[in-house]
Amino acid sequence: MTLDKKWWKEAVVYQIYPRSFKDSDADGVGDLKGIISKLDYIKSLGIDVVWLNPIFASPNDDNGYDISDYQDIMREFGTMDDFDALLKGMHERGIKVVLDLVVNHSSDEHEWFKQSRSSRTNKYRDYYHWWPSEKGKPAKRYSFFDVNNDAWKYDSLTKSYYLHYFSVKQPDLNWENKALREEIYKMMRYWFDKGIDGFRMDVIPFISKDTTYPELPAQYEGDFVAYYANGPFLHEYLKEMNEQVLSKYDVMSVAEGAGVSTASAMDFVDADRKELNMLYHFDGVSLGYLPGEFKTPDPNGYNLLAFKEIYSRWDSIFAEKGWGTIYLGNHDQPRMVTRWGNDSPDFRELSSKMLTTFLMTMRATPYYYFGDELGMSNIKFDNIEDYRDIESINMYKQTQEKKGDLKKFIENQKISARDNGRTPFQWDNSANAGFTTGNPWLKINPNYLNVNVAAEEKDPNSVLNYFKKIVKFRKNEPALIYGKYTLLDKSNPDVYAYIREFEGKKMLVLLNFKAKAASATIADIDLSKAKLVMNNYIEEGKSLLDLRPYEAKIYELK
Ligand code: ISL
Repeated sequence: MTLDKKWWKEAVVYQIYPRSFKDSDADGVGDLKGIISKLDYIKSLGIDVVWLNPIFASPNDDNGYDISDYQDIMREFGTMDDFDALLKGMHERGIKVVLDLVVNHSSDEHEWFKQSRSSRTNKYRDYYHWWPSEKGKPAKRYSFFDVNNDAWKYDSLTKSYYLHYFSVKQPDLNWENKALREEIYKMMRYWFDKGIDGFRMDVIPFISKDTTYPELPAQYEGDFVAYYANGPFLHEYLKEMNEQVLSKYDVMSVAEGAGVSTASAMDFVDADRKELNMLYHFDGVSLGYLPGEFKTPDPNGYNLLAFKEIYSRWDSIFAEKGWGTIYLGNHDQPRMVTRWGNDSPDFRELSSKMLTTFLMTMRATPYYYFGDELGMSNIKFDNIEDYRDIESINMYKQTQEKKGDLKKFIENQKISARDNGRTPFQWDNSANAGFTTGNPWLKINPNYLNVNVAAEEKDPNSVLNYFKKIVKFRKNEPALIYGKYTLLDKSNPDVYAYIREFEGKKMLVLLNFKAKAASATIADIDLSKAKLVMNNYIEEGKSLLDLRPYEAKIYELK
């Protein structure tokens, strides 16, 4: 195997949810000037790339994932001048900027949709998916963000239904129309010509649709997401996008791989196919929820054996070709430490560091979610009124309509709701955690008094300082980036152990995922000269293979 080195394989990506990072104008909403004021903090992390969630003009039905103008900035976030200053400030500090490309759908307030909806003969009609009502009701399509899960919305003006896989304010764009595709490529070139360094592509596997809109094939019953991700011309369009746009710039591309399995992942990221660079899967983050239920955590927690199997399998498919990604948190997920670690006072810091060790030692580009470097945890709202997320609000309504158990719904949301990961960033212990002098758009986690940047910068053993240390460590250690991954002690239910190996150098990673002491069993490997190079405990433990609760250790093996 020849090593195909690329900057985006060696990068650590830091994801910023702009709405919640830093507010500069006291409207309670984070903004671009806020990010600019914190560039030195971002630089201090040692990361290479910043991915910003959508910053484009939007009525914010789904916090910017409903775009009304792809070449304008959201009013609450600032102006194009602010964006240019932000890009310049990042580049001056050697940080690359990746934006969110949301082109499966637009906002219903986009000019294209306004035109499209106005008459059946409008020039933009075919920019979206319409079904004339004289043909009867179209075949069932499921919507993620509709109280009735119905992805078809009847529009009386032209007596037709339009398709929306997400909310009614997010009509799906019609990629089968070449004119639409050309507009999208032109818009992408606009941003690349400005100098951005890549796109994270929102639900990109969903873009191609069978426009005869047949009944959902039986094989996809119960898994409509996989159907959405298998449109007839998907890969033709990605190739076309690569040829017309991506190949012309030194940029990175990463697909949000909703509905993509290990069997089809290579179709997106095999370099020979000339489509995209990376993809992130959902197998990991779906673990530990009850199947067939809406984000309902298994009362027994998640199974570490299954966790290890998922990440090992995803590593193996990219062993020779392609490249993976790794993440445990993002804006669609609860906080990493609550979901995958332990947010109790005894273990919040240790388990945050342990999970960070996992993310920074796998063979894949880490996508690290802002706030996880502080060990921020779920806010766990008791009342639906505190939620801002369309998903939580809709699902609550749905539960209400179905006469379901609302108390249970709220309890489940404390673990799984997206707003847990969207609460404002915690800068210091002043009012509103230093995020805003106004009224924050979403409540701030009361633990900001202890969990904040100012306190953690001062503490050499903080989660923040551990993060900085391990990012630097990874970046200087090719074995952790390109090294072969070998799972050890596979059947150990508590410990995740593996070796990363590159050009004769071996790094052994030992992670205790449990709140109790645990031991690893490792045979046939000479550990006599092992040197401890990273540990989330201050004092070195008694023996190499015995791990304290949530202990994370990295050894260099000679
Ligand atoms: O978060 C989810 C459900 O809880 C996912 O199903 C999510 O909707 C799906 O992965 C698509 O996510 C992306 O597109 C959505 C947007 O709401 C998400 O924030 C975005 O990451 C629609 O644009």
